[in-house]
Amino acid sequence: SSKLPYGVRAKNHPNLLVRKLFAIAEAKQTNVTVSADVTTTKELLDLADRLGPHIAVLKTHIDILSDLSPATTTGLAQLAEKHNFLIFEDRKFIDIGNTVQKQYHGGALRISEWAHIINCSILPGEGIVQALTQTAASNDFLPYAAEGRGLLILAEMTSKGSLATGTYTTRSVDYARRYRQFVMGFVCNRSLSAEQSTETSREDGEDFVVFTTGVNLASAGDALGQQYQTPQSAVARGADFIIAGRGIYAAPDPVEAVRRYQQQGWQAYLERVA
Ligand code: UP6
Repeated sequence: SSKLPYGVRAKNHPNLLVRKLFAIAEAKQTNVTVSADVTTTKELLDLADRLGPHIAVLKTHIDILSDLSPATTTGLAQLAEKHNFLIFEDRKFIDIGNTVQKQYHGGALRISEWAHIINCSILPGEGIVQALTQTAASNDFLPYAAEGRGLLILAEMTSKGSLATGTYTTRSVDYARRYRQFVMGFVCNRSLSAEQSTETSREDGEDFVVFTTGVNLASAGDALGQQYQTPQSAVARGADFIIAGRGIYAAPDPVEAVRRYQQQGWQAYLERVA
């Protein structure tokens, strides 16, 4: 796990979006990503507005909204400006390169227009990372690239019996190293920077961002295989950003809850960099 403060990483990072992300974390003193898994636009925008001051990133599953319209994503974009947070669409792209390019840029969801961060599985192989990187480097992507866009590789999962282990995880690191123009880091449960395969070895100066899901202060898991850990343990294992969904939005008072995750996540970060 990185022992460097966010502010230092913000200064040195080659990726514009990562610089913004670390600068937000430092300015707002938060490493919380809220997973806003609600199903109406009103609930989503309400949460974004109330939790906005306490989060670095808001994670969406845009396809679970029952009333998705352009007002949903323009509303989100306005709140991201107002409260200075980034938007992460947790679409988990997982298909051949030609298909994911169309799913990401254009299409029904127009994800590239409003989501700063996206993620993909590497189950299809290297081509998915190559394809998304190519799209992000294309001419008609320039306005979004200028704002900052980045890809996280889903290198591990939190669900019981996850098959995203071993070679799958090692290859995730290989592909991240090969496509550093667009890959900003991983969704995973620990720091992966020591991970090495025979194909690719660690590159000097690399600084991948670690997002860890499955963070909850009140529960050990759910009835469908989700497994939780605390902010403290996630950050100690290498999380730069902790992702919490139900622990925050389903709490009796989501604002009180997000403040607790913010406080504990930040405390754990301070201990790590001390
Ligand atoms: N998520 C996981 N585990 C993973 C990858 N992604 O839980 O390995 C996502 C889920 C959900 C959020 O899709 O949006 O993180 C977790 O929500 P929760 O905190 O309510 O369990």
